[in-house]
Amino acid sequence: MTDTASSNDPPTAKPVGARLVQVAFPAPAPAAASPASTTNGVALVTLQRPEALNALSFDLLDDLVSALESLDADPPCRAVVITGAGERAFAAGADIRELAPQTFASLTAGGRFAAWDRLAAVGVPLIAAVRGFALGGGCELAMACDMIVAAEDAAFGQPEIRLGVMPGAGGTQRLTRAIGKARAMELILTGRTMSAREAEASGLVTSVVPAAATLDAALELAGRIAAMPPLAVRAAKAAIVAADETSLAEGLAEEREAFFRLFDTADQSEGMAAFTQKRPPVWSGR
Ligand code: CO8
Repeated sequence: MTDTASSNDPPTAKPVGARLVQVAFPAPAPAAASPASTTNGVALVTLQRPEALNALSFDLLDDLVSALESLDADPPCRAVVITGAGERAFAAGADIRELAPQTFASLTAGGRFAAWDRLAAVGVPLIAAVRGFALGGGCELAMACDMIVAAEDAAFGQPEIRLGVMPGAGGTQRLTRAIGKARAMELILTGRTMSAREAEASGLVTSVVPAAATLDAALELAGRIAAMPPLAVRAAKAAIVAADETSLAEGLAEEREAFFRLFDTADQSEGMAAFTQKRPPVWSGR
């Protein structure tokens, strides 16, 4: 169900007819792009269920992760923006109609949550461009990305408690790490929604922008990352992710190892030579 345009195609050549997830690579240029901004190396992935506020059915999630894995394996792709179709929601959660009949046995045997583990293994930087609702699994998807660019009208929350359950795709872990135990506890135990400004103040999001500028701002940020040396970008992403998953001592050791390894790359030689020669670097990704 995923619709992926080749990296060699012009932006306008993306086939129509995509269903649950739509992929444009390269992404369209930001509408109000500054002369210096570029979407070279940037892909745009759009969740395509606006009639259900982009609720994350299991099939949609599979499509999304398959698309991201394909982009991750495509060296010209240096950064990915994920957004929701329409203006009302990034994603209003898992598909409640699909979850309603589930049981412990069906969820355990179904294996459908493996998609979340595959998502966490994606090495290319992911930026969520969030307009409107990012609730439940939608908030968890945004938090599984590396950065969140939020619209002023964005609303984040983990309302699962109101459905008789709790977050099940990382919410208790990633929200707590992002905003701290006291705030995460209140949000998750009451199911309250927080505004973009509150999310910004509590450290959940990278930036808050006027609603109409959200996608452009995310694409512009992705473009700036895509212009950096890709091996170093991936290594830095992995090290930052490890900060949440290891002790400080282990994280510092991993960081040092990754830092040393980058000194075996052409991009390190090029970056430092360009600095001393006072010219812009040309990255080869080697
Ligand atoms: N699942 C299925 N359909 C949904 C969902 C959803 N999560 N959210 C909205 N929709 C549908 C509505 O049913 C409605 O469809 P229809 O027109 O056919 O009736 C359409 O989208 C529009 O929604 P509303 O009419 O409700 O729009 P409102 O503006 O009145 O309300 C809200 C917007 C407040 C966002 C409201 O839709 C809402 O409360 N949605 C549910 C939010 C929620 O509880 N999310 C958590 C779900 S549970 C979860 O995410 C667990 C994650 C576990 C791991 C993830 C596995 C994939």
